Amino acid sequence: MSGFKKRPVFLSIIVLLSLFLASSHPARAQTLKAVMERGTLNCGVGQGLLGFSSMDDKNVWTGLDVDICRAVAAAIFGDPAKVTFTPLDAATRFSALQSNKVDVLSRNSTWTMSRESSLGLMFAGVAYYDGQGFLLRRDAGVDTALQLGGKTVCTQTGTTTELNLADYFSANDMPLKVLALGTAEESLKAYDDRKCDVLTSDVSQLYAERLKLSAPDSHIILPEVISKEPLGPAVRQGDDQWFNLVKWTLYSLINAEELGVKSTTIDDAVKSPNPNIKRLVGTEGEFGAQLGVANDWAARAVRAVGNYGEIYERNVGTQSKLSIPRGLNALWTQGGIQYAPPVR
Ligand SMILES: N[C@@H](CCC(=O)N[C@@H](CS)C(=O)NCC(=O)O)C(=O)O
Repeated sequence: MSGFKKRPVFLSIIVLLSLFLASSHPARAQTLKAVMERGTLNCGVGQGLLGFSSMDDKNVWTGLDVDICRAVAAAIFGDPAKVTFTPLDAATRFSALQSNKVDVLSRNSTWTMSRESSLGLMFAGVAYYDGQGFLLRRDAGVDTALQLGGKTVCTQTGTTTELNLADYFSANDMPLKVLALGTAEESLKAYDDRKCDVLTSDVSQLYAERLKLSAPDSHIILPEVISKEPLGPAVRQGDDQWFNLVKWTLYSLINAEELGVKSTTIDDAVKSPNPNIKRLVGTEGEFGAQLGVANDWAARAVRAVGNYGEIYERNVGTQSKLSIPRGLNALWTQGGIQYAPPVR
């Protein structure tokens, strides 16, 4: 009898002890602390994908994925240069994050369920809504993906691309020959050498890869988009503070665009009486401090890399060689689906 009476007391002690341990050892604070002590953010990027992550002629990393990391560095240090970029291929990108080689993975990676449910990662948001498409020679005389049966298709191992390709061909009852390679460079070379008839990848990458071919205009991208590829920065699970910082940095860039706050107008924004802008730039509230950084964290990020629209246009939009229309990546107020929860 006495054993039964004691058990609830014993259980309560265990519960209280675990709560105490959880609050006194905040595993959640480890990444930000480590980054601050190290003085640089370790960011995993692609290996040379124009518009997203590539080195310019001065050996400086540029691109939309690169700018997300620069924004996080600016939010933490007030300095977008405090980032160390690690180029990663598709197959090793997630283990690099799992093993702490990088603090954040910002590398044209699709947010999928299994990457969260089985790899112990979490996507902090969507930096670019993409989808998978097909590129082939204009003179192949093909104008719909439904005519691709029997063709050899080049793709990259360890990607959603490889999986969607098999699904699409089997769903449409088309025979498929796949040539799966280790890097985007190898896939493009195989396509250029006519080892495959078709190159498949996220559509944004097809735009980028096409520019590397000797006569870009003789290759077309078919109209079908066969999958959803929401690309965004990923972090390890179990560090809520870090997850929140990466997530809200991305959201602050999107909110800045919605509020008309730009890199060139940030000094006016800091004087703005608009309460939405005040919360964003940190002249009202303690939002930055609650994330573990300075209250003007978002202003620092926008000053460094611009708002989401500026980042988009500079890297992949009208001011870039890719010239990809905003499409789904326009703000929700402008016909797209980019939508950030409020700073409130
Ligand atoms: N978004 C897809 C595909 C990502 C991916 O790695 N795509 C290849 C091309 S199909 C690529 O970008 N490679 C760039 C590189 O190897 O640096 C995913 O997350 O699995």
